[in-house]
Amino acid sequence: MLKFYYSAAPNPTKVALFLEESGLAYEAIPVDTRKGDQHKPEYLAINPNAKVPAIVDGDAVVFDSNAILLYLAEKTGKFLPENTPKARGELLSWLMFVASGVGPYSGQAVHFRNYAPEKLPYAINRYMFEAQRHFGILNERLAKRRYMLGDTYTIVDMDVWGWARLIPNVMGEGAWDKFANLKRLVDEVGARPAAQRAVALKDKHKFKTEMDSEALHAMFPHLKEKVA
Ligand SMILES: N[C@@H](CCC(=O)N[C@@H](CS)C(=O)NCC(=O)O)C(=O)O
Repeated sequence: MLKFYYSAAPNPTKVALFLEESGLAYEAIPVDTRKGDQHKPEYLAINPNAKVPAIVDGDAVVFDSNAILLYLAEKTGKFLPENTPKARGELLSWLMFVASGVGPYSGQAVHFRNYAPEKLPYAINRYMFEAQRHFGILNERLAKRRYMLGDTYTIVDMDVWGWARLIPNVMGEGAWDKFANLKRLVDEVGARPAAQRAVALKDKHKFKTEMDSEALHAMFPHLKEKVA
């Protein structure tokens, strides 16, 4: 059975959504990143980047949420746009946009606001600005379309939902006022039974919740090692 290595964080939750939507049988295996499970040799053999999510599907080992979404969509033939070069080009553009822009900038915005030992106004402003700019582009795209690629619910919407549902955590309460179209999509996707099961998945395992010194050092190894 497909093994899904996950935590409750946004990138694994998008993959959980696909798994729940598609009905694929899977075994959810917790990787408690606050305890340092991501650095264990047995997990590094699956994802050398020491992050979640990852999957093992027979002899296929796939890590990185966007790669997993694409792999699973192509494997099942589900949640993809029509099979034309034009539609596939758009699919790849938006998947990569979320992978290289929305995710990293949102993650860094949260990091510098909540976890950096020093509150650096320049870094906070830079990442909040970029997160806001990226979400603004998604919001604009959704002004004229029901879903990111048009009339069909695809892996791009799952990808967007994974991060956009956390907009208040990234940019503070009240941030939704700027992204009404995106909020519509997040609410629609979030109301799907599969999304509710994806969000509830974490309750099947006990994950550490404290962000104590063990958690900080597991997730931010640069705290211990100066390279600059
Ligand atoms: N590009 C990767 C990023 C994965 C990632 O940053 N995962 C976070 C959770 S959302 C994680 O594993 N954090 C724990 C850590 O950095 O130690 C993806 O999309 O899967």
